[in-house]
Amino acid sequence: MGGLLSYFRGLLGSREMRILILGLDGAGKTTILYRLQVGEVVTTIPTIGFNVEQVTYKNLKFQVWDLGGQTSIRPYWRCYYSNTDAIIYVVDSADRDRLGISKDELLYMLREEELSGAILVVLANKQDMEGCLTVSEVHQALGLEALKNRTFQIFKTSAIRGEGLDQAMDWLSNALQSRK
Ligand SMILES: Nc1nc2c(ncn2[C@@H]2O[C@H](COP(=O)(O)OP(=O)(O)OP(=O)(O)O)[C@@H](O)[C@H]2O)c(=O)[nH]1
Ligand SMILES: [Mg+2]
Repeated sequence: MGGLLSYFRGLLGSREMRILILGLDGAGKTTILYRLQVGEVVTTIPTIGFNVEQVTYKNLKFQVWDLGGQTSIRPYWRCYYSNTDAIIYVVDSADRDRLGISKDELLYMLREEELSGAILVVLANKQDMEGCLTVSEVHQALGLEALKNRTFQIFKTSAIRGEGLDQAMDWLSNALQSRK
């Protein structure tokens, strides 16, 4: 019986989890995807459509979808929502003017029924930039204190410097595993 249990646990553990990286254009989504996958900063161009890669983090396999964030392509995000285990929502902490738009897009997305069970990780990215908002200012600007019935956490990151992503992925891996 113990053997059977661990067999099934093994099956669950090896299921590839589906993660979407969303956020406004220029927030750093593609930079983060490739930081996670190859551990380096790659040169990006604005994403028209999506990038999808398999990312292995501490023995867990993720299928990570990075969707383009330009205004005209945001309506297509919803085509990718089904079976999503987690959303990584990336914010440019230095883009003060568009934090309100970023908040609206986040809240709009979270209202989707298909995402009701998805874990949320918010990344307050570009923390290396002078004059950027702090993580608590981003938390406040996005109105995260009002979130209900959602497993979520916010982290400060600099994808360029490679800071903060490990903490975020550690938390997400634990949250996904304890959800089972
Ligand atoms: N200073 C700084 N720049 C960053 C950081 N992360 C990404 N960038 C830069 O921001 C620009 C946009 O990054 P992308 O990763 O292409 O942004 P994106 O969110 O994928 O944008 P779309 O594909 O248009 O939705 C690039 O020039 C990146 O090098 C960061 O943490 N700090
Ligand atoms: Mg991109």
